[in-house]
Amino acid sequence: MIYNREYETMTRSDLAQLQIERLQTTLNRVYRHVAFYHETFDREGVDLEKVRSLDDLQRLPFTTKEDLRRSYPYGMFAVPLRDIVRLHASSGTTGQPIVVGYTRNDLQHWSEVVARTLSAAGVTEHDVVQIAFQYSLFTGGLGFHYGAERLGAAVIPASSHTNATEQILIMRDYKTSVLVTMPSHALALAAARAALPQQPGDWPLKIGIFGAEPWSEELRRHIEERLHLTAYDSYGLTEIIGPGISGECVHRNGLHVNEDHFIVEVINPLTLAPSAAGAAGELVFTTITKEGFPLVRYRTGDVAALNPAPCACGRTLARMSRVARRADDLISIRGRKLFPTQLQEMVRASGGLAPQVRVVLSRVAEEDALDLQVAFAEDFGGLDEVRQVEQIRQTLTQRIEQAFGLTPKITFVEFPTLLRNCGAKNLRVVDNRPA
Ligand code: DLL
Repeated sequence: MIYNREYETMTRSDLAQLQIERLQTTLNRVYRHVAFYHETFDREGVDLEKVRSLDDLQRLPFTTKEDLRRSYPYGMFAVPLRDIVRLHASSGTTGQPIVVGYTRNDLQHWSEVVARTLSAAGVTEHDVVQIAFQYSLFTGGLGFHYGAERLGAAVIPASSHTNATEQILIMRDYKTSVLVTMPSHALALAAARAALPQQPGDWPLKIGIFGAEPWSEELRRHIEERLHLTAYDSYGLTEIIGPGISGECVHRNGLHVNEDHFIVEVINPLTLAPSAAGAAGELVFTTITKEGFPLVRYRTGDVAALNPAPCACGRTLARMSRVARRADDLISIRGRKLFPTQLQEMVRASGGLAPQVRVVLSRVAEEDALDLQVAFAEDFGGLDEVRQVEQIRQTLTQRIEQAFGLTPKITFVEFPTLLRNCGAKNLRVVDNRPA
């Protein structure tokens, strides 16, 4: 189902025309209203009159996460605070938060793009949509909530605070047909379903919309088998809008980018030059309809490739490949490079552990030390078995040693404490090493 046929199926040349018009308006607005862009454009000698085609975009400077951090909290807003009706923030897995603001129009556009991604996965007004993302400064909960309402579906704002077994019982009893959450959370819900004393006979769930963290095709299959649904990938980031930037259609062959709202580029993160057509590189977005928090050429740190070919679903919007991981979250411990998400994957694979992980790096006697704080899954039954607990510790330690040549310290903490300390992403990296 195509939510907005006019925009989602327009010819590429009409789309390019629309994009350049919206881009010019955005550039003029940010130059006038955001000191950062005024100064940067002046310093770099940008002549806005000369931005006449989409190729000219490549001559504009990038915006980085550091630029946004320096503008904390409201420095990048393009409208006065009285015109802002919602604030969200992204804390990421590391570093200082970034605060974003939405005007009333921004919220309208946001609901629309989320409604499009839901609709692309086959969700309709007849569905019962259970949202198990955090409802907080994180954009996942409220972003999907208003998108699903816009579509006319019945929304269950279960949030991530309802425990796994209760979520499953709600699904069974309220006849939830669509589950929206993070893939790691879906996995925890699948485990809770399997642990029910009696398996639900009548299981109405059919669609899962998952995102906010990297996941694999293997994890997709695993979740589909265990939750009896078809799983779709959904991508977004707070700085650009939240969820709704792109999502898979029923062909599940790339995520359609809502290009009438966001211009997407792919660059080589080292040379900053555009990647060859179809090659993977860092995604860069320019917002072209945002009023409150518009961004020009924002470097996401996310790696993907773009395919502008029309899709069998009828949409002409380009598709991005799934984001396997971020380019900039790489951590170096005693010279070994690893992504925190790799540690999280190993914790997930251990069985018996909750998907939340807190990674604490410190320096002990001149040496980097890696401490992995984990908790037992809510449904783990072996807590009284010292041997079983030790087994989990050993297996996880060995896996990490084999993969990275590092021996971690594994600390078991209480589940609620870990949940509180991990944020919406179920992953927190705390680097206490002296610079
Ligand atoms: O995660 C927005 C969102 C909410 C997207 C719900 C999808 C569903 P942030 O908290 O700002 O916003 O985190 C954005 O998460 O730059 C990626 O690194 C990662 N990410 C988001 N979606 C995906 C995905 C939301 N489908 C950061 N696959 C992004 C891989 C993803 N990584």
